[in-house]
Amino acid sequence: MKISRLLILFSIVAFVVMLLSCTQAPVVTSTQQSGSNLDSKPEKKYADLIVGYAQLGAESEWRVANTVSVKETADALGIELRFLDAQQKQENQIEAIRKFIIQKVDVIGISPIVETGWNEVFQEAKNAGIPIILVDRRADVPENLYVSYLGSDFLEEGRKAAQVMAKLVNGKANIVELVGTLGSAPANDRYTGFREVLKSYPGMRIIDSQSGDFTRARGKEVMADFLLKYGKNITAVYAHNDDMAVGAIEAIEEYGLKPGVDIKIVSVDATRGAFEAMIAGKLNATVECNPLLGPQFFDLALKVVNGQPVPKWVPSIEGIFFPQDASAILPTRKY
Ligand code: GYE
Repeated sequence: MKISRLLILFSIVAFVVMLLSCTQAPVVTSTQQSGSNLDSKPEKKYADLIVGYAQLGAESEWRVANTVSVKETADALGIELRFLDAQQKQENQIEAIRKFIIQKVDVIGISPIVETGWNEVFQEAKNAGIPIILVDRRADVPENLYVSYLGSDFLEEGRKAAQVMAKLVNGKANIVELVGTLGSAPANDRYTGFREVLKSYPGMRIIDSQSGDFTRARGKEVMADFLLKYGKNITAVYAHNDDMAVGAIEAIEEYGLKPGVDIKIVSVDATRGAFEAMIAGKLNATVECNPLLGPQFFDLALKVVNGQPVPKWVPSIEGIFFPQDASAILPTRKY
C-alpha cells in the first residue's frame, strides 16, 4: 500500500517536472540558445557591460600605465567604466566596492593595496551577485570570494632579481633592499622569492631592508638613510620597483658614489624610466612586470558575466632586461 502511494507521488512529481520543462521550451530564442548560458539569459557583449574598477592609487610609472591600459581598453570596447582611484588607502577601496554594489555594476575589478582585510566587503559583493576579479595584486581571501586573479608571479620576479644580482656581484655582496608597500602581495612575494635564491649564495648578505612604498621619493629617502648608516659598505641595491631604484640612484649620486658601478642595482617592472637609467649606465637590470592588463581584464569580465568558465589565475608572461639591449628595446616599450 505504502509503496504504491509512493509510486503515485513520484509519477505526479515527474509529470509536473516534465510539464514545466515543456512550457519553458518555446520561450528560448535562437540567440539565447547560441549563448553559453543555459538558464536562457541573452549573451552580453562588451558594450552591454558596466564595470566598476577600484584602482589603488598612482604611486608609480607602472601604476599609471596600468590605469591608462584599463581606461583606454574600456573606451575602445565601448564599456561603461566606473573608475575610482583610492589614493593608497584601503578604506577608499572598500568604499569604492560598496558604491559599485549600490550601483549594481556587472563586474568589479580591484588591485587590492594590501593582501589582508577584504573578506567582509568581498562577501558583500558576492551576496549582491557581483563577481570580483583581482587585477595585478592578490588578496588573501577564500577562493570562492573572487572569480579570477589576473597578474604576475611576484615570487618568480623576486627569484629572477636574485639570480641576476648573483651574477652581477659574483655571489658576493652587501645588499640593501627597498621593499614595496608593506603588506602588499608584490612586496611580500618579491621579498620571499629573493631570499629563496639567496640561500644558495652565502656570500650575499642583506644588511638592511626598509619600505620605500613603491615611490621614487620614499626610495630616495630610504636609500639616503642607508648610505648614512652603512656608507661604502653597501655594494648592491635590490629595489622592489623601478621608481624606488630611480630614487635610490639620485641618493647614491648625491652621496658621491656611482650608481650601477660602485653599487649594483637590480629592480622590478621594466618601465621606460628603468630603460633610461640602464642606458645611462646607472641601473644594472630590471625584471619585467607587465601592467598592460586592460584587454585581458575585460576579456575575463565578459566571460564571467556570460557564465563562461575562467581560470582562477591568469599569469602574465615576463622577461628580464639588461643595459646592453636597453637602447634597442626602449622605443618598443609601451610604459
Ligand atoms: O611593481 C609597482 C606598483 O602591484 C605589480 O605596484 C604592482 C606594483 C608594481 O606600484 O611599481
